[in-house]
Amino acid sequence: MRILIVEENQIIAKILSTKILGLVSTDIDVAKSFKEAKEYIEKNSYTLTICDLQTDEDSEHGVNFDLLDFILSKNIPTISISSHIQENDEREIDKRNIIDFAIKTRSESIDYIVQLTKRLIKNRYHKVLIVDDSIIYRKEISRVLKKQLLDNITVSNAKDAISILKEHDDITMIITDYEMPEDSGLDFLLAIRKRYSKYQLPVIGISSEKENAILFLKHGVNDFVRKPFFKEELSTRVNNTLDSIENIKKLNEFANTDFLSGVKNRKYFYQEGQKIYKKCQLSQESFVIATLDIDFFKKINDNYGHDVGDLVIKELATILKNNVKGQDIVARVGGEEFCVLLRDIEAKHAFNFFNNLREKIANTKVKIDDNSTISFSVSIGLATKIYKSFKEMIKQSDLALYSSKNNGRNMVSMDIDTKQEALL
Ligand code: GH3
Ligand code: MG
Ligand code: MG
Ligand code: MG
Repeated sequence: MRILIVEENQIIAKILSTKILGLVSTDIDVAKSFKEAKEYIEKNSYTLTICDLQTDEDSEHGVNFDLLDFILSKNIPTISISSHIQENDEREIDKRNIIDFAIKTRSESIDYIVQLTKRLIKNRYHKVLIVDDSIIYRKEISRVLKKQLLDNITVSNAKDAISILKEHDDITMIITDYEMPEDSGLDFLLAIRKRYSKYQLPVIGISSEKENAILFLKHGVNDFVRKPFFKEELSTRVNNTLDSIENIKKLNEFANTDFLSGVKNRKYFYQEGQKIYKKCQLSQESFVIATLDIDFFKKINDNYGHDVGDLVIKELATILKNNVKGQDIVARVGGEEFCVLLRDIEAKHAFNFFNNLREKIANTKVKIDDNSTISFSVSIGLATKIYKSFKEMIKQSDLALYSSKNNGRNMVSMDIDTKQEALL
């Protein structure tokens, strides 16, 4: 990803690029003139340009549309900025297909551009489903979204929308009309909300009727836009909804994550574990819980200090995370104790998996400074049967862990006495 800022004023260019880099990881080039901008555009491909309209002030009225038109002719999404604007220039800007325009001398505008840039970059990973029986509105909404770099699919009725949703699991937002010949937008919304919460799949309702707005809002839309709408109102509401969904996701992530190691925390492990337990009990899918505890961890702290102890905890978390699959869970459940839940695995395979992991951990060298490394080992206990409750499974894996500790550490023990059998 690469952004081009075309701006003569180096202070403004610097402020913009520093603020953007504080929010998104991207490459940024700064061109000081039309000539430089052209060179950059010929050399690189850009996701976005932020283009000052007054670069090369010798043009007619101070605003240089040649540069803007050149950038747009290359199909690069563009935000225009300017220090001032005359009325006739404003009309000229309106004619062009830019994402947005802002006066750069206002500090709030700079912040707006930076936030918009962040939003646009993220929008490229969203896909919106537009449902409206009016072809004119479908096209209009689609155009507005495309300008915000949002990929979208349009359909004319709720039935088609439901089948599109089934086919495309990458749809992250819905915009739906209310009045449609067959199922109404409200029927469609109710069907959606049976499966997805407001935060799993945001929906924006649109309608020309105020009463429909109330019904939509009462039954779970994230926002509402009244027809006919200003393009900017729609794009801003869409962007704001995506912002708030992402913030809630971040908060949830944060609440479920152990801050030192970056893996899931104890609370999450118990909550998710219960759910998986219930699901697997019904479907007879086998799953395994492992409890892992670092051996003689007190000694590591005593000999090398608490910071090195923390480093070892982080290293162990990384190894565990890198060795499990998408559906599995790794959580730090205590100081130097972790739980791992593996889905869809038989006892014998689980034993072999954890025994290999144990060996890998014992062979890992943790770098503690420029010249030295240390090693550590873990003891592991497995619960491989579905017991009467999830808590009981944890208790059984804990008992197996004690057995590993008592039998010499750096080993894997199972809840059932089939260790020898499993090894065969
Ligand atoms: P064993 O092989 O029997 O497990 O021996 P151990 O030394 O690991 O024993 P124990 O489980 O009693 O010790 C755990 C130690 O972990 C005690 C505590 O000071 C330390 N600890 C707990 N949380 C943290 C942490 O977040 N960072 C560091 N560095 N140490 C921690
Ligand atoms: Mg309609
Ligand atoms: Mg320990
Ligand atoms: Mg312990």
